[in-house]
Parts: sequence; structure tokens; C-alpha cells
Amino acid sequence: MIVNDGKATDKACVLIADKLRSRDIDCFGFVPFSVCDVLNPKLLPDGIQSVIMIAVPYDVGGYDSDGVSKYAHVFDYHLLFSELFRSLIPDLESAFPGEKFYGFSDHSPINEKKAASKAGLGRIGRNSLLIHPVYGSYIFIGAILTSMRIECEPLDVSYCLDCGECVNACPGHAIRVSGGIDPDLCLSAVSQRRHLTPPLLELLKKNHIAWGCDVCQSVCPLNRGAKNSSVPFFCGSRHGNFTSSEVSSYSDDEFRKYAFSWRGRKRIVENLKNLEESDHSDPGKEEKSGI
Ligand code: B12
Ligand code: SF4
Ligand code: SF4
Repeated sequence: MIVNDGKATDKACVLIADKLRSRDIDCFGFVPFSVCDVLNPKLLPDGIQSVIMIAVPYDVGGYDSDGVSKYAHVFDYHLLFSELFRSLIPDLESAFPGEKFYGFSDHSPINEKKAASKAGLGRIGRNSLLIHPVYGSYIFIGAILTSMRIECEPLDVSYCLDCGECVNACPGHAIRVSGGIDPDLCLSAVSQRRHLTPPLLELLKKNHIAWGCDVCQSVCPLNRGAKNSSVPFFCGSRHGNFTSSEVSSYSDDEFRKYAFSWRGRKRIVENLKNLEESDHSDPGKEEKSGI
């Protein structure tokens, strides 16, 4: 039986699908490794035949005025994927004796977004993000590479409406007309730099950014009506507005639960202070943001 999505009827796929769903993972698809683009051969295990692509929605709703983007308002997705892989991979290896399974997210040997599109998980936007038909682009991506041969028919990579809304709205002018972004100009990348000069802090302040940026997602018509996440890991960890004093007072263990922790405490605290200063110096701010 040939399959390429989570509605698998093949016996092996049904078993894998059940194991994913029992761990709150509902969006996944299968793709032959032969059609994946290898970006980092050093990370590639031997004998890979197939890839299970996973998308996990993270937008749990709610309004934030702290300048921290949606993805960082819930617990770090690296923790979700490492917990998932820690329990799922031994389970798969005992269900399919002799086969190997390797989990990745972010530092993957393959181009994850293209593989996900070929596995039926959505289209690639001009803003470079994968856009799921139900959850929009507010998803995280993970991949399981396996030695197991899973019979599946890849789809062609599909692209967005190419309406240009994200290009026009991008505060860093970072989105290339031909698709993809220039990471040096992206304000999400700027907010994550180790050192920020006063002009860069001013640029972040002007755009009300403390960590990450959601502009190219919030204007995208394909995100209108996107369904909120019901993944317990994210729903249960939704944080309200972060403040510099609160983040400063976190224990190291608490701090490590958030995606901004990878850059150390100084960066996020300084970035939050940067905006808090501007809130104090602009008396109309509270009114404008509807607080
Ligand atoms: C480094 C990195 C960053 C850097 C650089 C991002 C970049 N695009 O280069 C910075 C810090 C800026 C960043 C920011 C963000 N990131 Co980031 N980031 C990554 C990481 C670790 C590697 C990206 C990479 O270099 N890929 C390799 C290159 C080859 O791929 P690419 O640049 O995406 O190339 C695509 C485009 O060029 C496009 N393309 C090419 N030609 C054409 C032509 C047309 C017409 C079109 C439409 C498209 C198109 O197709 C290519 C293939 O997908 C990925 C994880 C991963 N493995 O993908 C996460 C990842 C992309 N990030 C993610 C997130 C959530 C974000 C932010 C939304 C966070 C935030 N709110 O601030 C922003 C979004 C910025 C943006 N618009 O991309 C998610 C995105 C999920 C999704 N829906 O796609 C990922 C996949 C992490 C994950 N594991 O879930 N990120
Ligand atoms: S995240 Fe912000 S700065 Fe980066 S490409 Fe998207 S809109 Fe532009
Ligand atoms: S805003 Fe338009 S061009 Fe940008 S990703 Fe969405 S559909 Fe594509």
C-alpha cells in the first residue's frame, strides 16, 4: 500500500501513526529518503531509507505586549522533541526489530521544510516557512530518519500564494523577492545576537521586538483562520507577558525551559528592559496597545 500522509493504511504506517497519536502528535507524513535534499552529510546516519516528518502546532492563542514572539511564549520545542524521541525511538525499534530510527529537529541532515512539504505537511512560503493547511505556519518541525523501507509516494513541493504581503510588511526588509530570507537582516536573528549595539537596540525598540519576530506570519493570508494548538506540552506552558525582573529572578532550571535561554540570560533581560524603558517614556503606549 502506497502512503504519503498520516492517513496511513499500510500495517507498519498504522502502527507508527498510533504511536505518534498516543503521544499527542497528529500531523505527520512519510517520505522516501531518496527525494530529500541532504544539507549536512556529516549528520547523516548510514543506511537511511525513509523519513517520518512531524509538524507540531504551537500557537495556543492569547495576546502579548512584551515583544516576545509566539514560539517563545511556550516551553522550548527542543524539550518537546527530545522527550518525544526519548520515548518513541526505543518503542519503534522494539516494534520493528533490526531497524534503526534517529530523531532530529533543527540540526537535521536534510532540508526539513522541503521534506515536510513532500510528505504532505504543507507549502513553503516566500517568508521561507512551512505553512500547514490547518495550523498555518505556527508549527515546529521534526524528522525521524529510519533504515526501514516505508512504501510512500512523495508529493511535489508546493509553494504559497506569492501575494507579497510578508515582503511588504517585513520590518527588516529581509525577505527575498525570489523566496527565502536574508538571515543577517531578519530582526528575529538580530534579537538573538550575542552583542547588540545601541543602533540595533534602537531598531528592536522601534519595532517592539524583545525576542523573535512574527510579522511575516501575522500578515500571511494563509494563517488567517489557522487553528490553535491543543498540544498539552504547549497549552500547559503558555506564559503571559515576560518582564525583565521576572526573567532575572528565574532559577536556572526555570529559565532553561524557554527557547530564549540558548543565548543566555543577559540577552533576553536586556532586550526586555529595552522595551520597558520605551513603555515608560511613551505615556500613550498603554492606551495604544489596549492594556
Ligand atoms: C537558522 C534558523 C533561523 C535563523 C535563519 C532563518 C532562515 N530562514 O535562514 C533565524 C534566527 C533568522 C530564524 C528565525 C525564525 N525561525 Co528559525 N530556524 C533556523 C533553522 C535552525 C535552520 C534554517 C536553515 O538554515 N535552513 C536551511 C535553508 C536552505 O533553508 P531555508 O532558508 O528555509 O530555505 C527555504 C527558502 O529559501 C525556500 N525557497 C527557496 N526558493 C524559494 C522560492 C519561492 C518562490 C518560495 C516561496 C520559497 C523558496 O525554500 C527553502 C527550503 O525550505 C531552522 C530549522 C531547520 N532545520 O530548517 C529553524 C526554523 C526554520 N525556524 C523556525 C521558526 C519558528 C522561526 C521563527 C518563526 C521564530 C520567530 N518567531 O522569530 C523565525 C522566522 C524567520 C523566517 N521568516 O524564516 C521553525 C519554522 C517552522 C516553519 N513553520 O517552517 C524551524 C523549522 C525550526 C523548527 N525545528 O521548527 N531561524
Ligand atoms: S521574522 Fe520578521 S524580520 Fe524576519 S523575515 Fe519575518 S518579518 Fe522579516
Ligand atoms: S504572505 Fe503571501 S507571499 Fe508571504 S508567505 Fe504568505 S502567502 Fe506567501
